[in-house]
Amino acid sequence: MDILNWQTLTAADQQTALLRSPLIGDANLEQSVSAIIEAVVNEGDQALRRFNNQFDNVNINQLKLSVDEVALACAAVPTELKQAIAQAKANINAFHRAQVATQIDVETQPGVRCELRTEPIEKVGLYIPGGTAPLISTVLMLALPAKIAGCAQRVLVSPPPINDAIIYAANECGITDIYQVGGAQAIAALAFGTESVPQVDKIFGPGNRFVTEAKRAVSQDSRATVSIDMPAGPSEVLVIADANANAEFVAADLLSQAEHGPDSQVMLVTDSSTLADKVNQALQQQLLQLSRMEVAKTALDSSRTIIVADMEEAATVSNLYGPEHLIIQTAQPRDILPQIRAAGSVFLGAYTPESVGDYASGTNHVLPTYGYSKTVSSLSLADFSRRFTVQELTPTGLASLADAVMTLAAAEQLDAHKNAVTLRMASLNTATKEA
Ligand code: HSO
Ligand code: ZN
Repeated sequence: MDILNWQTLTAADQQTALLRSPLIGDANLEQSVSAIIEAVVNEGDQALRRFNNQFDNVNINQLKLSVDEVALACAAVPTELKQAIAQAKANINAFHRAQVATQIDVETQPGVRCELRTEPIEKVGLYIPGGTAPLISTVLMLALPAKIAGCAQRVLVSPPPINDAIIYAANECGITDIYQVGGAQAIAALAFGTESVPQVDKIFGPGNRFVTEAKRAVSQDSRATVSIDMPAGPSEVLVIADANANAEFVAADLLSQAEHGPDSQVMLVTDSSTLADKVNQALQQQLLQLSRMEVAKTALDSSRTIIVADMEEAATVSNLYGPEHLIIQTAQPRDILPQIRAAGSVFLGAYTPESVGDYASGTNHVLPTYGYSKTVSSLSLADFSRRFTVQELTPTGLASLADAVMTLAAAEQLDAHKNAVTLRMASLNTATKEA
């Protein structure tokens, strides 16, 4: 990893050091995804079957997994993996159950009652990628909050053949509708509905560039009214470490993110150049042992170590970057926490590797990337629900608010607004006189 010294960088070089590689807008990608979406809109299931054949090399007539197919897949999952899933599930449930929103009910002034109510989103679609790393954990991260939030219809889509453990995890999370379809075509099916795949209100989950582009496209398509969870970019981690940190631990954490993809972003920020050198050595050794060595190596090639003067500066650098994952391996990690402004999820201390949050501590691993942590939150129960307000005024409440509302309406030159109050006040005054 390239080592840069923050203090000696010019302001422009500092900016460059924190720059992510650009997400290249690809006109070809947009076009091919749009063609896939149109095919699904026009031909429904038939298009899904054709794309399954073309992209995933499988011939499936029945897109929805049958009860028997689910049972068969579940039986094939080893006990040890089932136990691991059970432990992860318990923790994710515990953390997300604690997020159930309290209803807000406030009397802003006598006779003026305002409420903020939370309702589940009714129909959600959960996308689970296929490929070389079957993301069993992502099933838990999406399906458990959806269930706790009370989403009535929870549909899962994934490219065929779907890994047995993905089917098992979905089943464990109470998902009965599993469809064997992936890629942009799966997103189109969720957004518009087909004969077998139901249309949903919101689509969640990570995916490759086709899936990401399809999510963007359908969320902006005026024919559909579908929302998506969050904007997506390559996965990333920033580790803040001091001279006390264990270089082996730091290297392992950097590599655990690097192995996700060649475009993963990995960053080390430290006040100790001795540690930086040790981490570099450890990286070289550990890299050789990884089955995804080539992927991790490519990611490391564009990664950086930044040497800072102290931990305060480390926090500043991290805040400027706004990492998806922030690991703090220092003597007193909690001391830095109050200075952290932007990060998807924070991992404190030597014994909190990112892997625990990826799988089983209880926090959600669907997190804002690409600097969006400055404005977008980590996935939580709130994302599976919507809020709406309620207000109710008594005659006294309206009387005490009437002047203010009429004055504002007059100032905005909206006569009907003013009238809606004037009429009621007049009727109230008549009623009082008659009494
Ligand atoms: N680090 C990934 C989540 C994940 N890791 C799933 C392993 N499996 C995205 O934040
Ligand atoms: Zn991971």
